[in-house]
Amino acid sequence: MSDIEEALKLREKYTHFRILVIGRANAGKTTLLKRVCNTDEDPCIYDENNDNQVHQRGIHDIERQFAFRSNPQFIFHDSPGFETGDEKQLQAVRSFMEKRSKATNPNEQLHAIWSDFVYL
Ligand SMILES: Nc1nc2c(ncn2[C@@H]2O[C@H](COP(=O)(O)OP(=O)(O)O)[C@@H](O)[C@H]2O)c(=O)[nH]1
Ligand SMILES: [Mg+2]
Repeated sequence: MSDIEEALKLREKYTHFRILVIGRANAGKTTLLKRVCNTDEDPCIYDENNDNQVHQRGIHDIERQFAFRSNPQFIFHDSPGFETGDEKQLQAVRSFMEKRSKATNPNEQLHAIWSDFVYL
């Protein structure tokens, strides 16, 4: 199988691309994602099964997934950074990544992490 055939076959399995964005509050995460998705609309927040749109705008939680109507194939999660030394925040990201890394369904997996600085 050629590289391109292999890539196409793999791509068929992935209906969604899941991205975690990390950065302190007001860093511009949402603005950046809107720009990347080339949209002005507010993100839609979905429940766990990505079925029902939920209306919990104030709630910020790494488990909360959101997407833009114009680009439903990109699913985002966001988290504040750890610069305040908030151990709870760091732990939430760790367990989120651990859980997602065990997912066998490609659509449940975390495919990329986008961060405003490097955590070592
Ligand atoms: N000056 C300036 N303001 C920005 C930029 N990106 C975002 N903002 C503003 O910063 C505020 C917070 O942005 P937001 O995307 O909601 O940040 P989030 O909390 O990381 O999601 C908003 O009022 C944005 O309009 C930027 O590149 N330059
Ligand atoms: Mg935001």
